[in-house]
Amino acid sequence: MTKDFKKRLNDLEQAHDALIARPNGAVEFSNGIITRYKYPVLTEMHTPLHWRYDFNPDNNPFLMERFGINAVFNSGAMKLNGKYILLPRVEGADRKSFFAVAESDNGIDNFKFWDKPIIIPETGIPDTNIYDMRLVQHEDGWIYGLFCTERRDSNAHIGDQTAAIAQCGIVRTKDLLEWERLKDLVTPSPQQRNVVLHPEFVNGQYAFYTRPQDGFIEAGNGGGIGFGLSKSIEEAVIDKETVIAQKVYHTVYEAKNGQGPAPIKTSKGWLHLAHGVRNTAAGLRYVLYMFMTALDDLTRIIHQPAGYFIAPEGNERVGDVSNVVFSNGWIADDDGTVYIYYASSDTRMHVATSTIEKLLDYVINTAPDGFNSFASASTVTKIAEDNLAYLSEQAMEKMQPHLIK
Ligand code: M1P
Repeated sequence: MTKDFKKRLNDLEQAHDALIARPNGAVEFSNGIITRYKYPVLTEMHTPLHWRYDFNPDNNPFLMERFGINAVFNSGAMKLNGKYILLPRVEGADRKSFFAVAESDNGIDNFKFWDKPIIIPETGIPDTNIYDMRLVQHEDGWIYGLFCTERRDSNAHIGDQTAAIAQCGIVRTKDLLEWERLKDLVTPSPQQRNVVLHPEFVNGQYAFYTRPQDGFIEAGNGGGIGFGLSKSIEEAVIDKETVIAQKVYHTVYEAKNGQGPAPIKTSKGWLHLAHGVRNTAAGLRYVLYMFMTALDDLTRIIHQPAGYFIAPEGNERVGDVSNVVFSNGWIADDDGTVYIYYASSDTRMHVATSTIEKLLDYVINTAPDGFNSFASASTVTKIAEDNLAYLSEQAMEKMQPHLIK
């Protein structure tokens, strides 16, 4: 080992250790609904050095990267054995994604990858690319991972090397170490992405949130968040997809939308996090929004605040696919804290925190979309008028407390 090699290895290790150990801090200003954090929780630089470099000086005298990692994003999440677990989409410089587990003691910082990435077993039709796993601890006792499996469209012309078919792959595990691959989900839709397993049985069946779509990118006549049931998980088949959350003209989900992580059960209903997409002159813009479905009917939306819940801010706006926030993982802790893990611009992972109590207040008490400017202006006017009346009442009370009481 040369002196240069030794020094370079030492520098790399020190920088990596410092990155993993760096404390994260809450951003001071907040809208009262969520708290953002200063640093991303996972980036490509968090991936272990021993994945990227060959440490043997005989094989790699210049200590070059032998496997480049492009991005770490769109992470499944869960709490397991007291650890906050992220299972992100790790994308190599070769554009292929794979999954890996990172854990932290507090959910906010010091996320460290496990020693090796996950090898997902293949079905009879090998996946070209796999991504965006939703982790669900199901009441049947298994932890399921539903992810997008993408393969080239075999009907596409030889000159078209971009046409793809997206479908939902399913794996299960008890420990995030051993993974059993089940058959891909079958639905009536030619393309599926953003499929999520509901954590409880519904009428004794496995319940899925789906996203039927006509094309690989365009939702076309499909789109919306669908819902369907399957008797089996080993050979999951949904015969009937019911769209529960449609695309709507001139909203943040006018082009397409998709369920984020599995919903969180509360005493008032199921809290859902979803992404909505609209088209702009600068390309697609992805934001996150929330809604609530009824405890006795998962297909009935009972509350949905207007507009977005989280939109890309500052540095989050720039990356491989700019102007995107996307979430497929959140953790509701026993003390009511909710850790919302979201990726920015298909590049890195962030956390935002809230509580069940705050999210319920947000979802229930924020006005729904009125679908036109008149309605929006009326909503603001009502808030302003109520406040002005309240403030003048307060002022009166201060000036003439004896009259008020
Ligand atoms: O590039 C933004 C996102 O695009 C896709 O999401 P959707 O299916 O809703 O369009 C996914 O490929 C996702 O991974 C990606 O972040």
